Amino acid sequence: MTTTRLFTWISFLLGVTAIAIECPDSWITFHDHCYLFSVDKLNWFHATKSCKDKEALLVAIESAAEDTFLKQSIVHFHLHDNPQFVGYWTSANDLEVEGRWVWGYPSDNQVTYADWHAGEPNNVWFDKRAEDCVVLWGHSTYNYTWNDQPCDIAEHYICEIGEPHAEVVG
Ligand SMILES: [Ca+2]
Ligand SMILES: [Ca+2]
Repeated sequence: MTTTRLFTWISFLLGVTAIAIECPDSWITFHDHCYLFSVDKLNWFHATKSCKDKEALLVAIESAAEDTFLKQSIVHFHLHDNPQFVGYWTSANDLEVEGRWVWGYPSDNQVTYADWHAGEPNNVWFDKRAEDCVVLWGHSTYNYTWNDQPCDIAEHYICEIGEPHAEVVG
């Protein structure tokens, strides 16, 4: 008997099942966190507020596994869309100190895992505006790697419940 089967059998005997987080309707579960991929597009500040209104946080990505899950989900949701125009806000930003990337604002939760596209973060939008907020970007060769872009652009966004490290401020 494998460990898993043994565990299942013991769980059955005890009348319990493995403890798992329960996500609200239309949220997706991954590693005991819940994620909501927005249909609407908002600027980074309004996206942050929208997640907070849902008692969640704009997503923080702490591992390659979480990053891959998010990318695969976006690809799945946009199978029939042109990825050139698909971007999803994360909570990463360097609004407070240029070049110091943190999850949330204000926050001391520094970005450790990162998946920047080659040449990013470059802090220059095509119209020369500064770029302080991070998006998973479908544009060109990006394939949902990370780009810093101006925070006032309207993009989709991902809310996350169960983030243990992020600070909820304000
Ligand atoms: Ca996370
Ligand atoms: Ca950039």
